[in-house]
Amino acid sequence: MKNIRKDFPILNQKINGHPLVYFDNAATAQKPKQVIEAVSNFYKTGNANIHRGIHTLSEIATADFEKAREKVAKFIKANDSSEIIFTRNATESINLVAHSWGRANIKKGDEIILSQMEHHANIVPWQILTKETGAIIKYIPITKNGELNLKTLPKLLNKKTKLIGVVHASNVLGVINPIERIVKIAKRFRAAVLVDGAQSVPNMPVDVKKLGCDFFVFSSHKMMGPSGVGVLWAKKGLLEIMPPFLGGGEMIKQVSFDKMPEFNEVPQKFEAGTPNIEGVIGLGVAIDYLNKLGINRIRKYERELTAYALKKILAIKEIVIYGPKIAQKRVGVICFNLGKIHAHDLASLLDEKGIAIRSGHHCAMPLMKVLGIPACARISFSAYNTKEDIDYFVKVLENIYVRFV
Ligand code: C6P
Repeated sequence: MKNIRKDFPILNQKINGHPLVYFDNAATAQKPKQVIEAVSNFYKTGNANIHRGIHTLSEIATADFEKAREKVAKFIKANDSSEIIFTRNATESINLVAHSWGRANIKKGDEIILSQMEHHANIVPWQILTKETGAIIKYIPITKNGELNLKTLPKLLNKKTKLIGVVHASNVLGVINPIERIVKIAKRFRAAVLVDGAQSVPNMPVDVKKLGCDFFVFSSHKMMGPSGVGVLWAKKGLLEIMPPFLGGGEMIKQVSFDKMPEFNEVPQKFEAGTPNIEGVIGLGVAIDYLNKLGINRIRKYERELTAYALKKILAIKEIVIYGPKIAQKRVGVICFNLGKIHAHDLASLLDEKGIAIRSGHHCAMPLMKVLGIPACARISFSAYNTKEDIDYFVKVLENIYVRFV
């Protein structure tokens, strides 16, 4: 969407003498001026703490903060804004579930099912929990094509299965997983389902009710919002019976020296301390921006970019792409290796020409092991990227290949 590039001031600069091509959107997306201004205006004219003051600034800040919660709820089609918990990032949202729901529901001998394509954020909190409780983790394998091998799932489940934790769209394979199918299988065994939506919410329409999962997490910074804000959505009934994660101000109704405190209602029960107020307000503005573009239009545009890029990249000699080769099945994330060139060398050489990509294990070390590689390079798209960006990237990549062989 060439016409929106003017909204992103950061894109209008040269890196190493070349116009910036920003292909590291899966790590974090750039922010439109509307979001930048909302954060800056908050400090200039609106800064106050929320849910505490009786004065005008505090009341306005509280109203804007709660308006943003409603926008988030609508964006993922939640029933009610009280089902939206603000955290620091997707990682903290998963830790909240593992700590609160996990400690209350998982005991020795219980089983948790994750997949081989999970980000560390959806592995490590569960490993810590199983170490403490004596529960075990099983992993859904992936096929050669880089999709979940769902044929194995019914065999992995049994009466001891308490939770399936699965990524909606992989930050390495790009693949979009069939969550509704997974939920259907999980429910036969009364297992809860947590979905990591860090890479799906920015790029495709999400309807948590339709997905049927119990928990859904994502991060503001990947969807053009400020960093330092994450979201946990969970069904209200579940949140109401879950114990608090962090204790402190705001999450209580009544505190005394000698009795256990009386906790606040949800969502406040899970939001101890002063939150990232300007970040949450900025996220609300990012959602307005995404809504203005239209999330279905974003999905269609990014799918076109992905199809275009896959075709051009696959034509390069000695290129290996991970995940399905069909754009329909993926978000705009493409991981690759080129001959024997190390991914970090590729990233440095591309950076010399103004192209920002990510290289390494992408916080998915166990997946790298399954793929049999130490690392890979990754390009990832946002709505402001163009086919011209891809043409330039492919030209530079071909030149690198010629130089190295
Ligand atoms: N992936 C990437 O470059 P946080 O850091 O909490 O905002 O998001 C964690 C996270 C969870 N799940 C998935 C699928 C993710 O992709 C990420 C973040 C970035 O791939 C940074 S490692």
